[in-house]
Amino acid sequence: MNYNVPLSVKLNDGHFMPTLGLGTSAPIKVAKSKVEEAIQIAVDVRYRHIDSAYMYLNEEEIGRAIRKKIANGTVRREDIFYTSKVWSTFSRPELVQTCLERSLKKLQLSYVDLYLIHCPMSFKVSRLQTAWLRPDRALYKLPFSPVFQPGEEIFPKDTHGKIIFDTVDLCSTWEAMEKCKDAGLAKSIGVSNFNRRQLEKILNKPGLKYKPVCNQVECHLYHNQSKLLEFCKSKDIVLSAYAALGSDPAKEWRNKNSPVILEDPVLNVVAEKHGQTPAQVALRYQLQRGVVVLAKSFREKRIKENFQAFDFHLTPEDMKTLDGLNRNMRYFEDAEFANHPEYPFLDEY
Ligand code: NAP
Ligand code: WDT
Repeated sequence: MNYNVPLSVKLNDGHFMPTLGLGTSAPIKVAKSKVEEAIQIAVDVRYRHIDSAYMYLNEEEIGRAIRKKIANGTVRREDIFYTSKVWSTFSRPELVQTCLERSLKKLQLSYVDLYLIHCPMSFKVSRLQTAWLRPDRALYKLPFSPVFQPGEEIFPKDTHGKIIFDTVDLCSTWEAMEKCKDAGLAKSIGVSNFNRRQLEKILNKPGLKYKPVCNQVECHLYHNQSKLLEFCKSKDIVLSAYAALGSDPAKEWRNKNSPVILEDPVLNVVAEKHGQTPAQVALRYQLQRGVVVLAKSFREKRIKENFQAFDFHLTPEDMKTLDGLNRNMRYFEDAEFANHPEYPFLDEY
């Protein structure tokens, strides 16, 4: 049996995506300079895939780190696979490219390798903010910001503190994504946090020009997404896994009282048997089942450790044992979102 996992996979649009990516979202209290350090270390360790988003508010630091590694000759731009995501306050088709252009400006890069719809749920910016986003409005040209930068509220709230939902047809957002690809600002386009119905809505869109190349979803030993994975494989869509290590309880959006994957006794037995760490086994599990996996760490030791998921293999019996840990438990789901018409997590998958 061949246990080798490739360092990258071919996407349905012909581009290649490295199978292990560095996650970059950290709790707000973490200094932004940490991500700049982490990326330089990761590139030295041979990571070539970096996952971020407009919403993570770290793209200036990431761009600096990437440009430093290019300037010192470690890599060329074309060796790096950089992912960004359009945030949910920019889901309206006329705002999608604005969000991408803002990311590129912060990054000081001319394109992203992958641009994702971050989330199928859209949120509404205030009327004033929307007006400011339009270049034909005088306000947009003001060199200073009287109150806040347009569209900078990640979760716009009403006077009762409730997130203001918007309803934007996902197909119209997708058409704007296709334009970003045609404009050369994104090499590939995809989605995140979509369920099967939402994916099918895009796939069945009349006049579809490009299929999503991937769906980035929560995926780990306690929620292994076997059905969504099978569906994605049948459509030649890559499933990429976030929170593959169980995420970070310090994160604002992560459930606080959920069990910790890396402490799972069964996982620890498998890890000990192979002389590997639980994190390496959790990552290797995804690689061997054909999932592209993200792992966030800002510590040199762990960044290196996680990349060594390429250096051993799990047996079919190990894989079966690990499959048995599934319990359909999400770290990322929020009661406040559950009333959104595009809330993705009510369907079975
Ligand atoms: P994760 O990668 O599952 O876990 C990160 C946590 O694990 C951090 O606390 C990290 O701490 C720790 N860790 C990393 N390597 C370790 C190791 N070898 N041993 C022990 N602990 C280790 O969680 P995540 O950051 O939530 O998800 C990964 C990435 O997916 C994100 O960074 C982001 O890029 C993306 N994401 C996307 C979405 C979406 O909606 N599309 C949602 C969530 C996440 P240290 O940093 O201190 O090492
Ligand atoms: C479920 C709940 C899915 C955190 C919230 C998506 C939160 C996106 C991260 C992220 C959400 C969200 N992250 O990287 O830590 O869109 O609010 O990418 S979210």
